[in-house]
Amino acid sequence: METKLRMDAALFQVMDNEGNFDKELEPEIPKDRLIRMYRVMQTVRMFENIAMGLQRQGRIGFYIGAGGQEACSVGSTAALKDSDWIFPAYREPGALLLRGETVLQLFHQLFGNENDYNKGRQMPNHFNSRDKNIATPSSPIATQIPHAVGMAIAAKMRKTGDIALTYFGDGATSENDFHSGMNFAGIFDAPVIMFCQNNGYAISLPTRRQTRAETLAQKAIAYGIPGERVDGNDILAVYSVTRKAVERARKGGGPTMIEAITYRIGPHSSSDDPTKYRDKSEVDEWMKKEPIRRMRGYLIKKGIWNDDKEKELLEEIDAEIRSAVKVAEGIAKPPIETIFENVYEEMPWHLKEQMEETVSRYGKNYRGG
Ligand SMILES: Cc1ncc(C[n+]2csc(CCOP(=O)(O)OP(=O)(O)O)c2C)c(N)n1
Repeated sequence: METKLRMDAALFQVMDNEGNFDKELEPEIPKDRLIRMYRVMQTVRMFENIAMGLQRQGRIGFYIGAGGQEACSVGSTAALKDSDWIFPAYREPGALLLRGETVLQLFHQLFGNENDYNKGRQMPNHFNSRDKNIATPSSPIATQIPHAVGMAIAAKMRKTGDIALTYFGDGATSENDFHSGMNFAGIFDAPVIMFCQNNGYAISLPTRRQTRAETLAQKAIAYGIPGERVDGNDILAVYSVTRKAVERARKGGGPTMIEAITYRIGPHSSSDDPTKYRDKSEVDEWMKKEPIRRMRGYLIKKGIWNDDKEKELLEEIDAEIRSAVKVAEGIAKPPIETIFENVYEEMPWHLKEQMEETVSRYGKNYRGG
């Protein structure tokens, strides 16, 4: 008997590196929406450049970037409805911005000030937005995957028609939570999309040392789930593949795993030096497939973009980011009591005792400094 260990490793693509596209495969996305998607991609990239500078100046504690991976989160979020749930990792500010979250709110999170939704109790880049149905990421890798599956099963039981999508990296596919999540999703036909951003590395560990499997998408076979591979730097391809998975999930067809092949241009985080484990020539090669330039090429070829519009857009985003930094940095840190709040609806005695002790030591409303 033949054992099927492999699936087709081909990558789905709609456009080439210059933005030339296949008309037959081009998804139908209204012009305004395309421009909005492009704006968000550029915002993520520019946000990152400024935020990394803030970290180097000691104004924020840490930063973890999304540069080079913008097409993954923006293209896939664009294929969802706003009521669908997103369970992100840390490289998806694009998902929040596309849903209408503000740059200012992202800076509140990075500065951990009192306007931050989580009152500074999360690491930087663990963005969430309750209003926008985007859950807060957990730092332990892959833990968001079972959360997404649970939410999808709940949506199915409640017949809301909503689905869930979760983002994670290639390294996450080696974690127990990935396997439990995949198994549950398969068994319960959960309307969930497992969106793996395979950027080639888990910090310094290359994917070829992460797994013997030829592709990550083929891991889906073992769980009876369809697995798709897509060029993660081709936003049109990412949109189309996610759309197909969304339609399947909404019609009761269950989960899909998507492996998007992409590349992180910068370091893993502000605490990493990628020159220790990858050659500059590799980065240069990937820069030819960089997603923002490809999307711009596509928009120009469609006749809806030009140099003047580009200049205007970049100036607008730059001004938005600089004003957000100014505002967010000037806002006070949350009072110390907040570290004890929001875990329990009613604070248990041991937390009350700890809170009283802390307040007696630092004073009420202490904000550090
Ligand atoms: C359970 C767990 N182990 C280790 C870490 C430390 N850690 C943080 S990010 C990371 C790499 C994750 O790689 P991948 O899933 O490929 O995502 P990427 O960072 O490339 O987006 C590791 C090992 C962690 N946060 N959680």
